[in-house]
Amino acid sequence: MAKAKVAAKPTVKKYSNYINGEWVKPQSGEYFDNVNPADTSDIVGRFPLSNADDVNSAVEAAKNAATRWRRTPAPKRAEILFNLAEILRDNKDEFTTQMTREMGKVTKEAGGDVQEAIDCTYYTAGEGRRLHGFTTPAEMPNKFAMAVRQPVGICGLITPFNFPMAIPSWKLIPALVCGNTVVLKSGEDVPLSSLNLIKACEQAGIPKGVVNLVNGARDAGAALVENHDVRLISFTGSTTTGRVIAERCAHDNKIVSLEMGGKNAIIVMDDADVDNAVEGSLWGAFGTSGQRCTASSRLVVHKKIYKKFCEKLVEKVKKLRVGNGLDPRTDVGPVINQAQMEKILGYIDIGANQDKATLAVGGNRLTKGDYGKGFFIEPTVFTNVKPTMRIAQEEIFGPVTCVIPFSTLDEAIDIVNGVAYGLSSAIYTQDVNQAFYAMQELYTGICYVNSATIGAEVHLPFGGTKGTGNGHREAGTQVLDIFSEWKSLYIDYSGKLQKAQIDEVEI
Ligand code: UN1
Repeated sequence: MAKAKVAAKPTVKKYSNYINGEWVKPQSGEYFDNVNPADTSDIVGRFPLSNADDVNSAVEAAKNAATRWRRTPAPKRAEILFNLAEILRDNKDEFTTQMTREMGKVTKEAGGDVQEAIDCTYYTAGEGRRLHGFTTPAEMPNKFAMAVRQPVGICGLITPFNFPMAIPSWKLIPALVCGNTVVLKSGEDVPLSSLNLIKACEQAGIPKGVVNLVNGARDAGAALVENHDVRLISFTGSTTTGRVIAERCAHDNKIVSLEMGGKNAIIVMDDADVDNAVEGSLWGAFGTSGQRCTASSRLVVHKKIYKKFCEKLVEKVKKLRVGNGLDPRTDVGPVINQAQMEKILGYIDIGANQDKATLAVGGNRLTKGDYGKGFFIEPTVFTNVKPTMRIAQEEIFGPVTCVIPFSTLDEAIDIVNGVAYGLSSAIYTQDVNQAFYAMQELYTGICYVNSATIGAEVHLPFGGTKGTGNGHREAGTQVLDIFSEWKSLYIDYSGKLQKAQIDEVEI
């Protein structure tokens, strides 16, 4: 009798943490599955579910490496980072495919993500030959005064799922060029992209202990925040988690940089090029399946063109092809996991049944055929949305946008500013006066004219006001203010005690 054929299960690769220059098994002994959100039967890899012991060993390694790295001249540190940029560039295609497999976004966007990491590395490594301080006159004769940047020490980096290589690079590269050592806790849905970045650091010649990677979930992140040797936490993620982190960091007086939620809006004026505005809105809202903190989740449209705009938008949204991001025909990939999918569907339900907005297109999970294997949601547009509705106030982080009508520019600006967040905003208009007025009045960290709320470039400061952040900016040269501290230096070459110094003490 012929034996029934049993398909051999592909073996799933087990990955390690990277601590003190070694790839090591977790002390916890536990692992989690990295699941492809487009096909949950596809396990991308098995990654350490690290505990506090794992995190503490990584911090110890970073501590031991700190003095040597701090004393390495910044241009030398930068040279190694330029090697890193080249390794990332050489492996871009492979990193891109792996990112789409673990995260879901279409390969074009995943390629953009890797490219952002490359750009960030080249740009920020250049700071190794600048890291400018300043000189300034001293109050006394024969005295010199200047201020220099010094590293802060050990930096804990906690990163999200939506930009699996770009966001870790925004934190890692400036931390290193400034002379800090680092422990990275990668987003638990996307550990492979962080691992690729760290492996590239190893290949580039970054000395052991300078960069450490612990994979894991909430417990690992918490252990990093609680560790007293960690001097700085840089976090990108939800506003709720960010607040908890900031509170815990306060006990240790840790420096904390937070990059959190958004509820970004595009204003479309009645003089705008409507087709251009529709196209921008489409990608701003549905690119990365709406899972960007810069996503255009509110479209604030002038009443005179509201109907036309909505019709054109809905028509375009109907044509978007949802599917596996590895398929080049796909426009919109899956959302990241079951919990996020349920949260997004919950908001769609709120929009339709509680807020009672008009569900113009979309609104459902896709389950037919291959869709059933993943977390696919139809691109969704709500119209006739009032600015106070929950779907117009709360961050949904999925392929859902709402169209809000307005009559005057001041009213539109109030709508845009009338949320708890302040990351990104945009205005479509042909009128230079309106554009400049909006740029002045929109209280966000980033503002675009005639393009959507997404697409920030790495050499400009990135971050937001209000609930989006805590005043810091990543990217640009401004990020150096997170990862370095100022030291003021006074050099008296008069050879005597100058009286004013004593007067100052006496006062
Ligand atoms: C984010 O969503 O957390 O500006 C970052 C953009 C991207 C970065 C987004 N360059 O949309």
